[in-house]
Amino acid sequence: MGTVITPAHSSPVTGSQLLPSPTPIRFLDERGNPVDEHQGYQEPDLGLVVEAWRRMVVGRRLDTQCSALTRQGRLAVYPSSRGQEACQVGTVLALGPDDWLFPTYRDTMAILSRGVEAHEALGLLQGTRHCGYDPQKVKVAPQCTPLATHALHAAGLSYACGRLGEPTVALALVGDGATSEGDFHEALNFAAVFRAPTVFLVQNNRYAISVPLARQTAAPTLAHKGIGYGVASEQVDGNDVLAVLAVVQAGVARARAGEGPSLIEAHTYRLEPHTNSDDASRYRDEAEVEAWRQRDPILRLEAWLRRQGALDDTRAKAVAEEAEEAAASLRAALSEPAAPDPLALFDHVYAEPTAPLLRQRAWLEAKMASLSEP
Ligand SMILES: Cc1ncc(C[n+]2csc(CCOP(=O)(O)OP(=O)(O)O)c2C)c(N)n1
Ligand SMILES: [Mg+2]
Repeated sequence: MGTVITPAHSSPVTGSQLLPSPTPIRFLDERGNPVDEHQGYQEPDLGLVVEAWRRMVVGRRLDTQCSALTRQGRLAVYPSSRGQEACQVGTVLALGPDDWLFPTYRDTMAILSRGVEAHEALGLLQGTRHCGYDPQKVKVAPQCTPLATHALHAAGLSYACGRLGEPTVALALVGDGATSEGDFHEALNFAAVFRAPTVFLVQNNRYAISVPLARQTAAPTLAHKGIGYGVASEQVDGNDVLAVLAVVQAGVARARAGEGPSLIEAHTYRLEPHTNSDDASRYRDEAEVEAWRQRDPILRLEAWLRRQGALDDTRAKAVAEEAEEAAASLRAALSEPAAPDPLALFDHVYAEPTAPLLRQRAWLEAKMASLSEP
């Protein structure tokens, strides 16, 4: 058997062209020193990197605020993405305004970075809305909790846009655990066969709740899962925002040029427990967490930006103040008790509500009216 794969409507692609780089792409080491490990990827524009840093600093402050709001009962649950800021922000900055983001429960920072208002983004985690923002308006699909189901939605949407002649790319964020789900594999296969302009970005944060990576896969890397489907794959240091930007930009450009989907594995780490209701000390050592704190995506970026002359104390102080203001407005937005309309339960279940659903809605409406009678 040779390594030449000839998918329909394509020029021959060799298996080795689809394989990820042997080591993760990175521009910066853990101390923010430049390294020559980027395999020909273009260093992103400095202005874009500074903007990424600003969003990462504000994003981290909001993440800390969200965790605090769970302890005050203002949020029902919060899956922190502390430590994953380079993945969340770098991904969003690589997308165009008409591209679509398909996030999971973990990706609130990515949604906020896309410009969704905090009180709208948090409706799901407050437990008051199915989705607190208008997905069509912001081109962000509802945060998805069933693992990997949204990978298929991303492939389907981008394929449909292609058929309509729109140059839209869809990017699905998935976790390392989600790569074991059938839906993930079906999405890769569909996107490859139909050349759907999709980018699948796996945030490999080493755990699926308590299940470590070693119990999740026997593959050399998660990026290797692309080759069997004919999907171009890459691995990247997910704590180096320069690398995330460069590699995701390349994947998006590829998809937009009609060259097919990509699978990108971003190596990162979840510094906090799975959610506020998890006790991570039951399955991982503090020494491991400490080792990853040393690889913090924000600290290494700041070290590099200061050496570039692109960041000084005055600018750092201004962004720290901006982050405090953003946290204060988030607290204010969530300080009012939410009063969701019980009838909203029936909205958005089907595009056209079914007869049983309408009957149930009418029953609830009558019940509510009878309860409110004096
Ligand atoms: C189809 C499905 N099965 C099981 C679950 C329960 N569950 C919620 S989060 C999670 C772990 C997912 O881990 P990973 O994909 O690595 O994402 P992370 O939480 O680390 O971001 C599981 C198993 C689910 N949400 N959906
Ligand atoms: Mg994970």
